[in-house]
Order: sequence, then structure tokens, then C-alpha cells
Amino acid sequence: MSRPLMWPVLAATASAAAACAQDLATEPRLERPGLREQMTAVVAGAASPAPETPAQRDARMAWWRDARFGIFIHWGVYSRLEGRWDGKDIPSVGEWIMETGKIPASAYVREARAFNPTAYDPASWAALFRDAGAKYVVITSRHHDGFCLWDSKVSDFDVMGVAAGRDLLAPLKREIERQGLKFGLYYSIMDWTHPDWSGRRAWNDLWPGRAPDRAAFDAYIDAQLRELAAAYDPAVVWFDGEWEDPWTVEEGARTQALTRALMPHAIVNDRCVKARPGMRPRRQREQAMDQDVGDFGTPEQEVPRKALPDVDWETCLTMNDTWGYKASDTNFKSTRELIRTLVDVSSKGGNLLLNVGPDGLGRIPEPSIQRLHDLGAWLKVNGEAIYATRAGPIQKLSWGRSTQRDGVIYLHVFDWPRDGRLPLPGLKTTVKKARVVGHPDLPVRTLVTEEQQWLEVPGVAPSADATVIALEIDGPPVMVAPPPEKLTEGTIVLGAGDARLAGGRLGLEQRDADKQNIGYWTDGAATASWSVTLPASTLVDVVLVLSCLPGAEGNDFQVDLGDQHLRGTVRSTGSWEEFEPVTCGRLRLGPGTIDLTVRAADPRAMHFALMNLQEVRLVPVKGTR
Ligand code: H79
Repeated sequence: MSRPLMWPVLAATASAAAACAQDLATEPRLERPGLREQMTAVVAGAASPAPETPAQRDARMAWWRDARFGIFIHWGVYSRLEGRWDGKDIPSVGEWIMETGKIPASAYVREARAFNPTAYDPASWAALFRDAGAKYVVITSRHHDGFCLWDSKVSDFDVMGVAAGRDLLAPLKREIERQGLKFGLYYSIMDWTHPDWSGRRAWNDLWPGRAPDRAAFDAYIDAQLRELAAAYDPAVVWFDGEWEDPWTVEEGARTQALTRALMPHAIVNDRCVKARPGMRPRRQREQAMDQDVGDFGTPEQEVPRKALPDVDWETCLTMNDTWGYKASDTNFKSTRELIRTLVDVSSKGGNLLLNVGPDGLGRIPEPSIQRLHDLGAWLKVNGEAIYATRAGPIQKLSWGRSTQRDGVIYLHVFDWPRDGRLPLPGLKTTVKKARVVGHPDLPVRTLVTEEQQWLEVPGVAPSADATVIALEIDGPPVMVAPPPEKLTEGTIVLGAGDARLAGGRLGLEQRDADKQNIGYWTDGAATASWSVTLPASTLVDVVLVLSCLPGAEGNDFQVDLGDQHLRGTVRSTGSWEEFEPVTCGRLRLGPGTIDLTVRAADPRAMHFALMNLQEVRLVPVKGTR
């Protein structure tokens, strides 16, 4: 396949978004469909404007790469509504209430006038975030509704037009920076209440008979970015909403360039430039490689399934199921889940931007405060295994995660072994010394068997959330590949390279030196065939070793074996690169030669691409002939 890029994050429906949030609440959902292709594209396209060298870029990104943990703040006039309108609870996230509640813009703007955060205490917010162990903060300067948390000269829908009557960003920036944290700004490129936003919602009754003026809207965005750059010089610019139809490729590129010019030191996310068609998959080849698409990828409400060590990315995550405050949402993730998510993200080479949604008075919800305290307590002990570390060398650990820095591997143990033994699969480098972080008195011994290295640990886990064990090693860790899969004796393997391919662009893709697969399966009528000879009648399981990107799944396939047929539905394997054996069914073959053909079950119903196919296996069922 040409590796279509998929953004499973920005769910197109409320239920999908809810399901997404729901999934995050239950273990073991830390493993979610991958974003590798997406992220690779971000970096590939991240070639910054001409003057910046790779070394300069590394220097600019350095603090952010070391930070690993930031706080997202969603705060605005929606916070005061608390997710309710007309006495009714409005489903979905709080900051979207104007849209999901179909609130007439005039009523929303009128209601906003009462926004007066009398309990707002930026110093205590900043202390809370510092004590939580966060290294940066990103706050919504303006969300989709258009309300500005600062005194904007180009908008009446701002803090000066409501009861607050003062700039709410400046005191926060001061306190955040006083605590040694970096201050960043979120900015949505849409504006539901602006007269010139052409994506005006049907219930926007503010501008009857007035046609939106694109040039005026662009000038408005420019002016606001200039205001924000001048007043707050943000360390991070976190754009949002670039997928909206009215936002054009040109506007995105222009705004990105302006942001670079105004804030050359800022770290900018990937949601300004329109680099994917709507919310649909982005194809790597469709993206100009020299285009500046931002500094980091932004998986929303999910953690990539696999490590993305060479890419800058940040998972943004809510503690409950809303970004903006909602009184009814008490579905908070446990501290344990949040700690493990931070560990998971770090182990894969990313940052975590964890959200708080203060209420209309400026109070951060108590459950959020509690969780931040707990995260801080854990990081106080274990911070050396998170900050300034890189993706771990051992990615497949059944009992936890790993991170690393020069000369040290950190093991984050989620499931403490009942038998006191932790296997270190694939680690060839000899461990010089092992210690439990924060518990120097606890004994940990290393043990080497023919199979692998092990750790022998005491009976009880010091932390039920994640106990960190530091392994001291010489030089970079060396890993050995896992032993090759053992195939059942007598298995017939039909390789991609031996297939007869027909139809469309169906062809071979070389992955590694010894691994190839059939790919580009975009034509519904395409077929891959082999001739198979069985000397005797044999009962076999028919297994396809295939891969499928999330988003491309759901096609039905058919395997013809002589005059017998098997059918199945292709499920996602995480990416086009991750192959998994899929058993399609059992039947009796032979003696004699037959044709075996893999095809789409219904050529006309096929969408996108059927699968990547590495091989077909005919596995004899033991004890039968
Ligand atoms: O600011 C937070 C979200 O409001 C914003 N990005 C994060 C950081 C965001 N805007 N749009 N989206 C995310 C994706 C769109 C989701 C939607 Fe829906 C699904 C819009 C309509 C259906 C979620 C569910 C919002 C309303 C209902």
C-alpha cells in the first residue's frame, strides 16, 4: 500500500468521540491503533522554514522533548454553563455546548456577559501544576466559540466585554513562569461567533443577511496572533480546528508562516496547516515533503500503539470525558491510570498534555487537584525515569514499560511478579547493577539463564501504580530479535513472492531483506493465486498472514480452494506494517493439485484497500489426516 495516513483521533461523530473517551477509561486500552504513519509524515514534513538547520531545530525543541508532561487548560465562558442549557444536561464535551446544544449565538453571547471568575487564583494554579511535576502549561486563549481570554482589540467577544473585565492570561503567564514552567497558548482557527467565519453555524443568528468576508477573517486571525505574540510570547502555540471545511490550504500555510515569523522560538503543533483532506486519512505522498506542517503530532485522547521514537508527538488527554468544565461529568480516570498513561507515553517517546477544566469561577475541580497531587508525589520519586528520557529499548513487556537515558534503562513495573521474577526479553546487554528507584535498600538481583536475563525482586511492589527499577548498563542497550515463530510441522507456506497477481496495481512490496508482501490491493477485482499440491487428503487450517491499517478494515475477503470457499472480514492490525496470522477456517484438501486464490468477497463493495498479504499457510490439524 502507499501507506495512507489515518487520524483515528478526531472522531467524526459524538458517539465515536464518546467511545474514544470510554475506551480510555478501561485497561488495557493503553494499546490503541497506531499513528506511526501519521507521525512519520509529520516529521517528514516538519522541515522548518529554510533558515533553521536540524541542529537549530533540536535546540529549539530541547526543553519540550525533555519536559514529557504538560497541563492543558480549557477555560472560557462555556465553563460557566457547566454543560447545562435551559435546565437540560447537554451531551458531549462542555466546550462544544454552543454547537451541541444548538444555542442561538445571541443567547450564548448574552449569557457570557456574566462570566466573572472571582475565585481565579493563578498563583495557586501555577503551584498546583508545578507540584504535579508538569513542565509546561497550554491554555485556551480562544476556543471555537470565539471568546477571548485576553483584551483583544479586534474582538468585542472578549474578557473586556464580560463581567471579568480584565486580562486573564497575563497573570497566569506571570505565575506559571515564576514557578519555572513554560507558558503556551491554544488558539482555534475557527470562530463560531465571528461575522466573517464562513463556517457559521445555522443557529448563529448574530449576523442576519451579512455574507462572511474571507479576507476580513484572515486579517482578524493575523491581528490576534500578533496580539498574542506581543503580549505573551508563548513557548507553545497549539492550533486547533484545521480540518474545518472553510479553512483552506492557503490560510493554513500563511498562518503557519506568520506564526514562525512572529514567534520563531515557539514550538507549534500540527493543526494549523491543512495537511489532510478533512478528517479523512492523509496520504504521505500527497504531502509536499518541504512543507512546514508544525513541530509535533497531536494524537487526541489516545496513545499510539507503538513507540514513535524519532518523531515529536504529544498525546492530549482529559481526566474525565470533557475538556471544558461540566458539572455532571464525574467519570474521572484513576490516578493509577493517569500515571500509567504518562509512563506509556514516555516509553514510546512522547509527551502527555493532561487537561484540567476550571469552572466559571476559576476553581479547578477537586478530583483533578487530587490526581495532580498524586501524580506529583509519584513523579517526585520517579521523575528521573520520565524527564529527559527517551523511548524505551524493550518495547514488548507484558508486565510494564521501559524508558532510557545514557547508561540507564528504566523499567516501570505495572504488574509485580508473583514469583519474584521479572523477565527481560530480548535484552542482550549485561545489566551491571539494578536498583529500585526511591527504595535503595530494597534488594534486586540479576539472573542470567540460557533463555534471557531476569530480575529477582522482593515480594511486594513498593508502588502499586508503577514501581521503577533502574538498570545500569555500559553503552547503548543491545537487543536480540525474538526467536522466529515455530510453525507446526507439515505446514505449507505460500509466500507473496510465489503468487500469481492479477488486477489493478496489485504488486509486491519489499519490507526487510527477507520480508515481502502483496500490497496496493485497491482494485476490488484483484486476485492473488497459487497452485498447491497435497499428496494425501489432509484436514488443514487456512491462515492468512496479513496487515491492515485502522480505518481500512471491514472489507470481506474470500479464499477459493479448488471448489471450496472460505470467507472472512479484514480486521485492523494497527498499521500496514504489522502482520498477524488470521485463521480463516478449516477444511479438507487433497490429494492432488488445486488453485488457491485470495480475493475481495464482493469486488464492487470493496472500499479503500483489502489488505497487505505476506503469506498463506495451510496448517495440518494435528492427529488427523
Ligand atoms: O479542545 C478540545 C476539543 O474541543 C477540540 N480539540 C481538543 C483539544 C476538538 N474540536 N473538534 N474536535 C476536537 C473533533 C471534533 C469532534 C466532534 Fe463532536 C465530534 C464534533 C462533533 C462530533 C465532540 C463530540 C464534540 C462535539 C461532539
